[in-house]
Amino acid sequence: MTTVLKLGGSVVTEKDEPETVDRATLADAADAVADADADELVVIHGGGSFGHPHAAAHGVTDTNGTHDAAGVREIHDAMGALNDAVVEALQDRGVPALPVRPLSVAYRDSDGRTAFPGEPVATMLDEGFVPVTHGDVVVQADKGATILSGDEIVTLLAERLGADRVGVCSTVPGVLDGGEVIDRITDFETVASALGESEATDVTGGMAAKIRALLELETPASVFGPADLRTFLSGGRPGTLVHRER
Ligand code: IP8
Repeated sequence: MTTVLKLGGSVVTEKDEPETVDRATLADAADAVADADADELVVIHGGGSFGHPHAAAHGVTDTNGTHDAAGVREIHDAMGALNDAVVEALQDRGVPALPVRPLSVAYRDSDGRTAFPGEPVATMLDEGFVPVTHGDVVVQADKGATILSGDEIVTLLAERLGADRVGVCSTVPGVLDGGEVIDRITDFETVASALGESEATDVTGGMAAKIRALLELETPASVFGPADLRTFLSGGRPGTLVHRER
């Protein structure tokens, strides 16, 4: 049973405080992962107050590239610091977590198609490790380097690994419509008006982009809040279930 879990950047960081880990929430999430003892688990985290402000400062988005190597390094280093905090929190609790840094393995072609090799991650899983990867800046043909969001990595790795379960842990208890959690989303159009833009600096598009990407997956995906992480990891389907009817 392979599970792909995204911890949103706004879950593991103080989104409005530059480069600040939300220690309490990260500790709770790491406790939940350690207690779940999932058989094959991939963790992906977002950028929060680490990646996004640096990306915005350099004008880099998922479509706007840069050839400024110092800027690319700055974004990547910030994400490295956050990745280190997540891996450390997991290892401290006995989870065999290891970092996977997208800038070193992933790339995009000039049409924006992303290649994220699954073999290193699959081999880590076979060997009993828990790969922990993250949204990052990656090289793109004809554009220099652009932002690869953690959400896109969720879909790429879920497909590549044939994931059985996909979970996206965000700050909200699910996809909201007028304060109520939507139970199930089967197409984008019927929920488009409910999907607002993310308030803090988010160069990769917030909830709407997340849902669009998750609807492309074969595997149903659950979107839930930190309070439901344990429920998800123990096999439940909290929050909103996103799955296109085929
Ligand atoms: O927070 C973006 O990842 P996301 C990462 O999952 C960077 O969209 C570097 C901004």
